[in-house]
Amino acid sequence: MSLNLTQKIIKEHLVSGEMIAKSPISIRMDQTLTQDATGTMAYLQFEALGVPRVKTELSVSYVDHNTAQMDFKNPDDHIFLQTIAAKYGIVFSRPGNGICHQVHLERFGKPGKTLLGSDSHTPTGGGIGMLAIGAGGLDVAMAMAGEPFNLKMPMVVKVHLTGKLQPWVSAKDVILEILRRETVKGGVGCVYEYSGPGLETLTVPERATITNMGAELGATSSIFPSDDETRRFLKAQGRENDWVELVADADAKYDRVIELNLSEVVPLAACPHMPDIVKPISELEHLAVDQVMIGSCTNSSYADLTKAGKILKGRTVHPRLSLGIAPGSRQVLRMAADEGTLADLVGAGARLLESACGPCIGMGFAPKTNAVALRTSNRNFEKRSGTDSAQVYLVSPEVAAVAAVEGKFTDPRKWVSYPEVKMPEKFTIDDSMFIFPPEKGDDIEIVRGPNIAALPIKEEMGAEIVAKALIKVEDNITTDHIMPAGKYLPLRSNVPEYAKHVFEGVDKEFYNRAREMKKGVIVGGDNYGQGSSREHAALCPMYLGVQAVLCKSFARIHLANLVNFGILPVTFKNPEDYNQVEVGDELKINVSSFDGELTVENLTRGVKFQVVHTLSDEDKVILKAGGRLPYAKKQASA
Ligand code: MIC
Ligand code: SF4
Repeated sequence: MSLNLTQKIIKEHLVSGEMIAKSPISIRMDQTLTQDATGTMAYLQFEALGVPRVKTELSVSYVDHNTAQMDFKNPDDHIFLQTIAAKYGIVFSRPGNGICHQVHLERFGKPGKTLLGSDSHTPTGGGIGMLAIGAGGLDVAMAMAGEPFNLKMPMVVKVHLTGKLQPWVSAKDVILEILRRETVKGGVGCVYEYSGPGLETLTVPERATITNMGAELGATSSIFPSDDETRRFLKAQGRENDWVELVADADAKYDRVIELNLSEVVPLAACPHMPDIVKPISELEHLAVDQVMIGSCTNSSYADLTKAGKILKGRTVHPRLSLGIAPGSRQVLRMAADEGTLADLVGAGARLLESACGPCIGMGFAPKTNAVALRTSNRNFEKRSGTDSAQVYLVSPEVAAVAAVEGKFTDPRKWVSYPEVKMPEKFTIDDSMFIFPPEKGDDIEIVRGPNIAALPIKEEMGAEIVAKALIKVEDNITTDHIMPAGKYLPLRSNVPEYAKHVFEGVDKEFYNRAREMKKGVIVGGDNYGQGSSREHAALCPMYLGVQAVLCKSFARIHLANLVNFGILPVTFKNPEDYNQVEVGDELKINVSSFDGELTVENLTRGVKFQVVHTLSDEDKVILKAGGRLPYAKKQASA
């Protein structure tokens, strides 16, 4: 049988289930990655599983999200992560070494392997031909313990690339064009697989920009074949031995095909406040710009920074704005320093930020009130930048750099000549900021500061849920809405404290109401829980007594996180029934069995309606047990 790329890798890693689209399967994970903001929970959970060493081929713990160290909390997390990594056999990437996805691509990603990461942009690894998937921390903990990862067999969308990008048009514009067509929920349940003659014109970091932002489609992952270009990249990273060729069979089948002529793509921007509100730069030229940020796991590679350096060389950042640069990795930063790019950038007045996520997750460099901010990152959700009224536009590094000089949106195609950047034949390789674990971890003591709180565990689920509707929200609610990050990142390892901020930006009274009601149900619209993988968006509501989420549809990772923490995820059978519930209504859901549809009784209004679910048999027992951790412990003791 002829297979596409996705099917080939899944077939190699299949532990259970059949490769039929949408049916439950489980696959073996070769590699895992975590970052500090999700990692502390993931490792507390791994520890609770009682497994002495990780069972993967490679597990890496990165520190990149929060490196601000405003007080003891953040550095406490770092040392906890460092010591627990050594104990359990995990490679530790020290703060300053760079953003997990960029660094993993440079130093560890391998074509044909599977990677599970506790960060939604893990599919960046698809740029090098891996099947790389984002998940909640608990799923990553289970993968480190050697358990297979459960998912629904994805539908595979072929993106057939022809033509070649024109000067001043970049990989960012390609994924923005796909987002414009497909929307932020168009990719739920899908893997986007790239193919066609246009492939060979895209370098690995460009491919990685595209697979990175495939997360914004709601996709399970995105992947490019492993070809000569992949080999060149790996060779330049001193890892040619990690290369294998991997291409789809000529007559492979796909669930859907998208045609994309690269020659026709134009410079684009995602406008406030969603990555799929996409417009050509040419239509935005009337807008003055107050801030520019070049960085994030999407666009902060060697070529991205070098291009920006060439554009800014000998010029000065416009007086009305500030330009921040956050290099994706220490490798990128070091090469920019060695080659003079840094001098060009600093000479132009750019402000050098740490090689970390920083502003992308609202950790510093917040825009001013009502600012128009241009960023090369992947998410422009309202309030995410740290400034409630800021208008964030997502653009390519080229567009960002030109705007930094001009002080306004400027279609770069009519600017001066395009700065060509050649990929280096050899990247500067220096792995000295990784700490490789010792052979044995028995003697290592895990350092836990006072900010590392114990993991809350839910009780078992009874035969019925009786609780009030705590909040009712609209379509496309993100996990940033549910569990804001930014200045609250230092609370990631302290659920009781972090839970005080659930839904804060949506409804300031949520926390008090939840405390008062003790139990509750969340009512949502379509694509509930899109965006970040942060399991705190399930864990903290669970801690506040949320028993169920009732919505029109779910985003993949959040749905899995809800099950993991014992919260019932159900969707309205008839979406109109969304109108049958208001905040404060008392609901009764019969959960004596999960077979078939469930009935919800609105006791306050005296109406009944049906809800449906996509729970696998395992999900059902996990929910009954109160979540995946209590379930795993129960199994272990049996
Ligand atoms: C994000 O981009 O939203 C984050 C911060 O990287 C998250 C992870 C987190 O919330 O820690 C993600 O994308 O999963
Ligand atoms: Fe970090 Fe931003 Fe990438 Fe998330 S999207 S991993 S916060 S750089």
